[in-house]
Amino acid sequence: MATNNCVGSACTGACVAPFLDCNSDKTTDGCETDSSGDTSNCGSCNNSCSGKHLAATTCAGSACTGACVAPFLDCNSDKTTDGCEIDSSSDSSNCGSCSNSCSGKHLAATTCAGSACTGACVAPFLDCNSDKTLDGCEIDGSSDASNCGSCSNSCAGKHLAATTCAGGACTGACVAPFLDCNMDKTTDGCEKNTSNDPMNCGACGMACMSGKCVNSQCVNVVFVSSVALPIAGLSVAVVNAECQTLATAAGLPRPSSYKAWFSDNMGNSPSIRFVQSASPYALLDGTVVANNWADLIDGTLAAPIAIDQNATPLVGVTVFTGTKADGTAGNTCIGWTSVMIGDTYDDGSNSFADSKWTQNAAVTCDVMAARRVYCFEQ
Ligand SMILES: [Ca+2]
Ligand SMILES: [Ca+2]
Ligand SMILES: [Ca+2]
Ligand SMILES: [Ca+2]
Repeated sequence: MATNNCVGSACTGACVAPFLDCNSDKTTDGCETDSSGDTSNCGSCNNSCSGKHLAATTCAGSACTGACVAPFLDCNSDKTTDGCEIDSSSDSSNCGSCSNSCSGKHLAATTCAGSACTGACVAPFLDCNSDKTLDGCEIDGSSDASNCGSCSNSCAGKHLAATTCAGGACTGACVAPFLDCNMDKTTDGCEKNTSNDPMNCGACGMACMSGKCVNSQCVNVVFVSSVALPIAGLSVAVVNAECQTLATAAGLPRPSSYKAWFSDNMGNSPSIRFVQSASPYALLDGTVVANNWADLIDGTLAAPIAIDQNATPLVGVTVFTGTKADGTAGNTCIGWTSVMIGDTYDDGSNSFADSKWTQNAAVTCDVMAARRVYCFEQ
């Protein structure tokens, strides 16, 4: 005590801080309590520090203090009354830290578990930013075209006219020539290019026997042989077989259907031997030569036949034909039997798209040399 006083038969006087007279007895023990560090009289008499979820019940500097035991937190800044009163592992208003409130947006229940906001979204809503604290399940997966049915499942760029999500699935019209052939616009949109897909040519499931689809139509493949034929024993059968051998070696579909644009003097001309197709005739690079049979034999091709069976460009070569532009027989060295001066055969040049493609020159039969051949899928 500052001074020892006796007033009215009682010991009195002011205590020296931080000491306090908590038993109201200044006679026996004066100011007996050190309120700076007494957890039962911390800062004032009978001010007892709560030890709730504290590593140790502590009074220091006349205030209740001390470290909380995780995951508990002192969120009301009051360690006297209730210590570390918040279980931050499961308190959805103080989840992981004080005042960290879990959003309950589109969640079955606002849930804090393991100090993190969690819980199941209510369908069709999705938590696409992995943040259930800020905005819960913020995405409506039934109609969000960027998160359609699932997060990051974007309907954009899959050959649809509009990025439309309805009922959790990408929907909408395909942009031609693309079609949705697997009835799944969510995973892959309109996944088939029907302009050039030989399995879906012009329509889903429309398979081209030729294995070639051009401008949404199955086409008959045409090529010029990569090699020159020997001249001995020429006949329609021999030249056809050569086309088929080349088509087989090149791995073309249906190689046995190939026939040579070749005639003899026995009536075996393309005009008789060929299937007169309503479909286009095209090169292996997709170049259309003729839109159909009638277009093929009208005297002019849409493009020269300047691609071989391996899809390799080949230009400026001379081709055995013995055939006129209308597909009928021309000069054939008497069915490829004559080697006489004065007899002739017709050859073409694959430099040309006019009638010279098949009938460029009449060549005398004594100078027959190895030549290429045009091959047509039937
Ligand atoms: Ca006392
Ligand atoms: Ca507290
Ligand atoms: Ca979220
Ligand atoms: Ca699809």
